[in-house]
Amino acid sequence: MRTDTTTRTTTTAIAAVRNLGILAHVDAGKTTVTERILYLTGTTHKRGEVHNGTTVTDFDPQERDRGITIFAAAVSCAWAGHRINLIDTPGHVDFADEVERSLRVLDGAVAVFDAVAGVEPQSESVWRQAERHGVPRIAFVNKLDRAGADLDTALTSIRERLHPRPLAVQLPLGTEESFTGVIDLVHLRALTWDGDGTLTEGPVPDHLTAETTARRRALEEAVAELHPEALEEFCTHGALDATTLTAALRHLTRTGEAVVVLCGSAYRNRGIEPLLDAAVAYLPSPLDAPPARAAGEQQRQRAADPQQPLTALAFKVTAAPTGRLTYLRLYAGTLRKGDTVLDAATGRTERIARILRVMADRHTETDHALAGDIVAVIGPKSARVGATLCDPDHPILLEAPMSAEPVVTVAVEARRAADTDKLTAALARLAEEDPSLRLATDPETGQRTLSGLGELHLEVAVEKVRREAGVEAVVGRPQVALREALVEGVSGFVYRHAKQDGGAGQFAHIVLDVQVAGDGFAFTSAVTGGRVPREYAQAVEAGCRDALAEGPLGGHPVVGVAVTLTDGITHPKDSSELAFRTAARLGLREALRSARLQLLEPLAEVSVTVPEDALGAVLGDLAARRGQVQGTALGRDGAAQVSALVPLAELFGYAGRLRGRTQGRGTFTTRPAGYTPAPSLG
Ligand SMILES: Nc1nc2c(ncn2[C@@H]2O[C@H](COP(=O)(O)OP(=O)(O)OP(=O)(O)O)[C@@H](O)[C@H]2O)c(=O)[nH]1
Ligand SMILES: [Mg+2]
Repeated sequence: MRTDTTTRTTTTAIAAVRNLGILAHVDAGKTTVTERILYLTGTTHKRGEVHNGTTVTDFDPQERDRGITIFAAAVSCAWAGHRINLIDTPGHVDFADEVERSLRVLDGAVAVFDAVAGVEPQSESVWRQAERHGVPRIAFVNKLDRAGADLDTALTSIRERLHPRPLAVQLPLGTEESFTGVIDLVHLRALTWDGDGTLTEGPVPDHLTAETTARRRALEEAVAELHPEALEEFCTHGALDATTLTAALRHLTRTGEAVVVLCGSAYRNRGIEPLLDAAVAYLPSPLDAPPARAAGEQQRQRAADPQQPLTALAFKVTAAPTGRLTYLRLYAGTLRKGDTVLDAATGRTERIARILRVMADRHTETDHALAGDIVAVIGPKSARVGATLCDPDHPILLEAPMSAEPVVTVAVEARRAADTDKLTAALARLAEEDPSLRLATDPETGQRTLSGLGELHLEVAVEKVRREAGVEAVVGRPQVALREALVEGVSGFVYRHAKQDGGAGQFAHIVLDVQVAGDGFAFTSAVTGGRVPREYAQAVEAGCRDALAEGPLGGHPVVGVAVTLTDGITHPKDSSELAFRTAARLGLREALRSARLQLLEPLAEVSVTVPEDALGAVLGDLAARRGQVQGTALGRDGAAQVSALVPLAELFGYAGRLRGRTQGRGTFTTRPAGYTPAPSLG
């Protein structure tokens, strides 16, 4: 009886959690939306601004100086009896890995759009990223106060670029400067905000009743078309009531069949309360989310049940003044203060000394946390980003979040030789927090190198080390990560590895077909009659991977290769897995030397927004950078927009150049656009 009540209470508690991300293109207003949410939920008592460097989630000194979000920040707040764990993510493409890790632990997201610009390239990227993770979204069209803002145009751009079914549940009251509120099409009421951002609810004004009725009707029809139960009610009663509409919209949001669209102006404090209501009403709770699955074993699942063994994923690690903070998403079980947990990948155990709920700039301690929640813990010393922490008696390993491959590398050395070790240690610690940063040593020059996702990413890392560890670094010219692609293969390539120097020898004889395929690596063994045992074939595959790490053109990774092992010979005494692996490594390396390969360089899709009078200069500059202009358009606010494909190597220093050419009025964003043949270097 008691257990029943406890179970019911915990289930209700989990159903009232929303793990929510705020996603968008750079500058759409994510941090401002987050700031207003924290204010309205009573988490903070003043509204911070990005341009003053006073927001809660952009707390890093570099975020404040640069006016952009760099690190995803997780904060908890309460709204209408629900706990909202909110992650404000960065919009700049160099920090896309932060978004990827956040998406991994979120159950729902609010995609923010600029009402003037509509769907911008990075919004599209993060939208697809969320889609890949199966994270349901609602949309918030922000900045309705700006000149040129228009909800209908934004809806069209969502329909054309993201989703065929955006369903607006609001109608703006007034436009641009005179945007004062919205009409709630679900509850048929007007919500207006005064200059302080105080909300007043009232009836729909007379002059808008006709339009409201028409838009409500259109919403009902669109919902009925997608939702069978709504359709039934619509056919029976000729209309849908607010309860049915809400339930159907919740369902359509969770299945991804439609996207609920709201609007407002975060900066002017308008539209945030209904956004919170919508997040609670339409986005899923951890109970609705799919169960956590073990890596590589889809059947092993753990549901959001506090009675199940503890299963948690560390999605963020930061070195705070209070010590090392590890952010966890709990998928199953109950985490208690003092618990010992297992880091499933390393086999180490860690003690959870304290459990914290991060409430903006302060923490509140709690003695336990339930499945479905997001909390920060103090105690774990070695668990890295992506680690699974679980019940030591019931180990499980979850899939670690994916990390993008670095595309830009710089050589770094300490300004003072005496600081060398300190610099290496500080950079290594950063790489632990951010797996998309890689620290290595150049085998030829012996120099330390740092690789990451872009120029800004590396600049931020070096600056962070300077500020936090007090080490000045000298940074070399950025280099892009090249690849070598196979364009013409070889068949029947024979390689024999035989070594006989007393004792046990090494013998392996292999025949390889090396063909062009896709953009990765594929291996098959077509050897029949057991001429090469399975373990040896696997060793050949491993040896091929070794060989592909360094291509013949310049030691870059080789891509687009399919290797088939067509035949082989073994020796009863001297053959071993090692011998076959070595044969494959040396053999494929030699085969590649006789094949034809092509050097590839990373390409970026660049969107530049400039005043019209600077367009000519910008186009000329893009051409000089080997850019291919894809299109130009005149924006609604008199600015010209150029989209172009430009080799990443040509974009170093572009920010400064663009500022110079446009007297600081031009902006640009980039996103990865794959690889393209590099000009031959002779
Ligand atoms: N006019 C207007 N400006 C806004 C609004 N919301 C945000 N801004 C401004 O837009 C700029 C960018 O806002 P942020 O909140 O930093 O945007 P963001 O999406 O967090 O940006 P990143 O984190 O760098 O990707 C700031 O100068 C804000 O003051 C709005 O509703 N109206
Ligand atoms: Mg931000």
